[in-house]
Amino acid sequence: MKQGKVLLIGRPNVGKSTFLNNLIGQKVSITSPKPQTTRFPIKALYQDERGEIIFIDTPGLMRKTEDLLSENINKKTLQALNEEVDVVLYMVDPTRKRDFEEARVLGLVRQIEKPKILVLNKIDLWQTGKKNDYSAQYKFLEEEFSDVFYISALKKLHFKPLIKRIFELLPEKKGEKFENLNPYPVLNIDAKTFVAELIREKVFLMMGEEIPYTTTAIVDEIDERKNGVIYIKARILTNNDRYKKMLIGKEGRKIKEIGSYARKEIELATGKKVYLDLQVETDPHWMEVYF
Ligand SMILES: Nc1nc2c(ncn2[C@@H]2O[C@H](COP(=O)(O)OP(=O)(O)OP(=O)(O)O)[C@@H](O)[C@H]2O)c(=O)[nH]1
Ligand SMILES: [Mg+2]
Repeated sequence: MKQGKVLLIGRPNVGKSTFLNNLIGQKVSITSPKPQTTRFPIKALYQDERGEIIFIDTPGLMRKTEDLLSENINKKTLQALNEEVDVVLYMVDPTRKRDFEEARVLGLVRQIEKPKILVLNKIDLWQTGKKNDYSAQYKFLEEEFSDVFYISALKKLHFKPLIKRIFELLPEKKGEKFENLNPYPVLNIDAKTFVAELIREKVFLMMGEEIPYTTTAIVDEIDERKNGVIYIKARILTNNDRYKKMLIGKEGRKIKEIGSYARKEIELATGKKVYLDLQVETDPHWMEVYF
């Protein structure tokens, strides 16, 4: 039996979290087309007959910015680089040009002295002509990395050879089974945080460009009622009344839509009926409090 830890790293939006979810077969880390959807490292357990792997999904590293949020998120990824891991999976997205952001991530990856795997994601887009193909700009990396895989995280293409190689690089199991640490696949977040993440995902998916950046979601209460319904009280926090208005929408339609979409997913995840009491609040200091 093999056992080990694998760090997922790459710039924002390359598909790290999508890969993890589709590998594990359930949502452990939220995804969206917006950068830094992942805001802190998520540890999740994958297991099959060959052994078990803790994957550490990290927030995509943004170019150095002035603002507190992305700076703090970047810090979390940099801290995760210090984790004791066995393999590093460096993911790139050839539908986008290589740029300074990518160069920075590569610089960090180069400093890690562990077995490394280069993964070129989104083949369903750039190999088919559906999106630009900048793979030529990533060619030199294929020479630098001894292990290179082409996958589609979204379409679940070519996962098998990649996982086979990861297992080859992992050590034999030494300690207790990871599974015994926690019965759920997500290892480092509690139920409230997980539900808050699902709500935040819906905000990211349903709102325009600027909103995700100014918002977060907090769950204050989860209570299983006698009738079997799970009651959840949650808030979306934003730093400005203007955004609050946009999140609520005309006659409360937007928040209703976000709430209903989130509720359905929580019901799917728990297999129970959910009542979601969702409010929007303005809190100009949420970034300082929660990040
Ligand atoms: N077509 C296609 N889309 C993909 C693929 N992988 C990811 N995506 C999309 O790319 C977007 C970003 O995916 P995420 O998984 O959130 O990316 P990430 O690397 O975790 O991003 P951060 O958390 O911001 O660092 C989402 O809209 C995904 O649906 C893929 O293989 N093919
Ligand atoms: Mg992510």
